Amino acid sequence: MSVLDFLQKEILYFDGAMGTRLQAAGLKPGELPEVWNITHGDVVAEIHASYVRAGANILKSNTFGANALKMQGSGYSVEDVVLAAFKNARAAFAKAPVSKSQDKQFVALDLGPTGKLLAPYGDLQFEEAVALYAEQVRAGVKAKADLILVETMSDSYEAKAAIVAAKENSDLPVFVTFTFDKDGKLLNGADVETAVLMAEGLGVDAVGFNCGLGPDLVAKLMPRARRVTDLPLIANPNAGLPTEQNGKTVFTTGPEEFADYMLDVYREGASVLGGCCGTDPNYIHLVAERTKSLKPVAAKDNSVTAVTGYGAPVYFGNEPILIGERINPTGKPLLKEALRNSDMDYICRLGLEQLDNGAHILDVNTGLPGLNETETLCKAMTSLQAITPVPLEIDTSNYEAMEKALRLYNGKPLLNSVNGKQESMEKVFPLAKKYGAAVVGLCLDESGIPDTVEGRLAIAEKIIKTAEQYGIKSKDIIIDPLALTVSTDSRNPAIDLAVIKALKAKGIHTVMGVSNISFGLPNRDAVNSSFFAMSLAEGLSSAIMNPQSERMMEAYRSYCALSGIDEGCKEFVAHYANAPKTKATTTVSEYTLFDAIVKGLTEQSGNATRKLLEEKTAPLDIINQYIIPALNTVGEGFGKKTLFLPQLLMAADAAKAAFDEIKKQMQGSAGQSKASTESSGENGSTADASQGDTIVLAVVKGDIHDIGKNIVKVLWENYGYHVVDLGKDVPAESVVEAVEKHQAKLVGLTALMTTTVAAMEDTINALRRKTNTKILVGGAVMTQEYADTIGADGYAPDAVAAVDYANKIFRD
Ligand code: B1M
Repeated sequence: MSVLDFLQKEILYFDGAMGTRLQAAGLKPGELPEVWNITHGDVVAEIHASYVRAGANILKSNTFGANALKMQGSGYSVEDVVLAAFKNARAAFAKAPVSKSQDKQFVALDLGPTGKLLAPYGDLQFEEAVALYAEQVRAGVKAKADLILVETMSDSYEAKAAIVAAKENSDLPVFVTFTFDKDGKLLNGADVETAVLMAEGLGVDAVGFNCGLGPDLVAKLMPRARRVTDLPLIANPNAGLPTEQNGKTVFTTGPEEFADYMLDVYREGASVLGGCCGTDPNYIHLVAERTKSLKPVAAKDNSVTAVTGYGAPVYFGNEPILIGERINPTGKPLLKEALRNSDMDYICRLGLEQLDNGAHILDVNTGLPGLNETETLCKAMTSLQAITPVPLEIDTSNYEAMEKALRLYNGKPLLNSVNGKQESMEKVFPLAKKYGAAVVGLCLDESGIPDTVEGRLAIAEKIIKTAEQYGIKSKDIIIDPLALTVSTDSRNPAIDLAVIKALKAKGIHTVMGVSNISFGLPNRDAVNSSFFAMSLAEGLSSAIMNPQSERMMEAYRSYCALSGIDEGCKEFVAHYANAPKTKATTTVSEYTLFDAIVKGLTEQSGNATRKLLEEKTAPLDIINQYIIPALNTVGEGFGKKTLFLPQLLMAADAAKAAFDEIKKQMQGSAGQSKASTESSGENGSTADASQGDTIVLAVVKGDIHDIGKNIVKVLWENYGYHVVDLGKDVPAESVVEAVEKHQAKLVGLTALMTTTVAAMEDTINALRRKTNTKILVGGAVMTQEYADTIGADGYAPDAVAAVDYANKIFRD
């Protein structure tokens, strides 16, 4: 029998931790736990068996990190490790005296994170991640896995890669569990609902939580998952949050307390229970004991319609959704040119402006004769997803572009569109099903656009019914009644309004490109905004419109106030009391350097910096007045969790672009610098000691924040010093080695995190043992007091102070 036969009918039990138990059994730091499947198979099998005896009926294979990247250099192939892992797990079932029914013995192929960040934030391409997981899945199929568990996912995009690989390379059931922080966010900023919606869309069989949090926090987050899915829910929490006591990691929740909380987790809807780090068979045994007579809590009927980017979902049905229409080249010569030049910065600005003006979703259409639409659409989409977490509407009738964009999209996409033609439905629905998209259904078919309400409703019904045959729920079809211009037939608006009303009564969501209604008329904005208000009153769920049209936004905000959606007219008042009018529509703004960095616009950042330099703003003023304040703003947002790692990374890239411009200018300025010819590159050691005033510079071990270090480097170089830049995340030994090699009189060390100041101290101690060099420290977490405590010779709060210090050492 399959694991699916038991899901939702009875409670199933995962095992608990493997890693922490292998450590207890002697696994050394740095040793690969997966290799123990081969070298210590009996130990692994015995750990599995202890969980079977405790009541687990799904074992996680010991293959969490068994991907080609991590296995490299281990001497074993992915397949070797996976096959051995399954042998151990099966042996455990065979050797443990199982009192429970024998037909509930499953081994899940366990897939953990690759260990790399995916592009655009990291350097692992989505398809490379899919390929890594695919190799593991094929090995799992060979090992006769019963199901696949994608677990400990803190990046929803990586989870997508793993799920796609699982689906494409097996027909096994797929479970996925994410690791959220206490606020219910993943590292990439996705919230619980977003991750769950995406996973559900991709067709997983069960979804839930593992690692990170203890069972009490998982119980709190569980209702958020239940709100958006009726899939079976999984909970494999840690034994509380890990803390460090006397250099050892200790978990705060004991087995009794864990089992008590797991009852809450069960009540909130989880029907697959188990544990993660810090748990052992006692935990699983108590959980199984306390819940064995219970049946899964039935999921409520759940018909939430939502789409997501990588951040939070946008829900249909609560309030009208605005879909920005401006990324569409029809009639827009500047956008056409931008697409032809692959100017993604322009497209990002078009997107950001619409969001600033109130759009909830961005339509992305890049179809242009003579251009490779697959390439441009994917590029535009990934560029937009690098700077904004909001959902995008993939707008294309090119099926190849559609498939590739759906595949690369991070989140649950909105797809524009399918229509009632057989060919369209046959092509679009399999793609929408595979990638979990909500689809816009256009009321037209082989006979064209019906000119009656009944005709359009019949097509809507055909689309919804056919979608169901492909396994797509009606909640994921959003019908577009199609606005035809009133100037050719006065009945057109009334048809749309009646279709919207009828669909609303059936609980079906609608979308409409409102401005088509006014083709051929003067003062189109007036007609569009009136029609928009009329449509909203009939229940239109969403509109594809121009959020930079003041009239359209007035209609929207007035409607929200008048319909009670905007309770007490709070937002209306907040927006219009003393508000300047919305900007006019046709041009795309230029951003200031500060805004370009905060919004993560690399090209804009470079442009704005060049402009400031042309205006003779001093490079240091640019750094101090624009770059650092912008990074501080982003850092603050990150600290408060209003911004997430992707935005932090994009801001850092934008700051780098600004800084590169400054560097060019500084290095170009005649006579000032000998740096360009003498400096070694990052981690470089090409300089020779005869060059005199040599300084070794590094960001300490464990820290990758190098923007400040790079500023210090350029200034030092500008003052004629020869800088041996060792880069970031530099071990103490490498710093010592470089100082000895270059006989450097001064070393500069940077640290930006509270967690890496210890590495700063270690580096200083290592230098003191072997050299007589002077040591200057800096970075946001440093203070004079702390610098004194850890034995540095000097502290510089900024790059100018670093120059003063060097001058003192070398030139006084
Ligand atoms: Co991160 N990060 N970051 N980050 N990041 C901080 C530092 C943080 C304070 C943000 C926050 O939470 N509010 C926080 C640290 C919290 C703590 O202390 N515990 C943080 C975190 C948590 C993280 C990650 C762990 C996030 C994660 O992955 N979950 C991760 C850490 C990775 C790691 O290091 N192992 C991470 C990653 C990143 C990015 C890669 C996305 C990116 C760095 C890109 C890069 O550097 N190439 C980044 C960024 C950009 C920041 C913020 C926003 C900005 C840092 C910066 O460049 N400031 C930062 C928040 C903040 O500081 N407001 C933050 C501008 C820079 C010019 O200042 O380096 O201080 P600074 O340099 C100044 C002076 O200090 C001095 O001169 C410079 C110019 O005046 N100076 C010296 C510097 N070095 C000197 C050396 C000297 C003399 C003077 O002599 C040798």
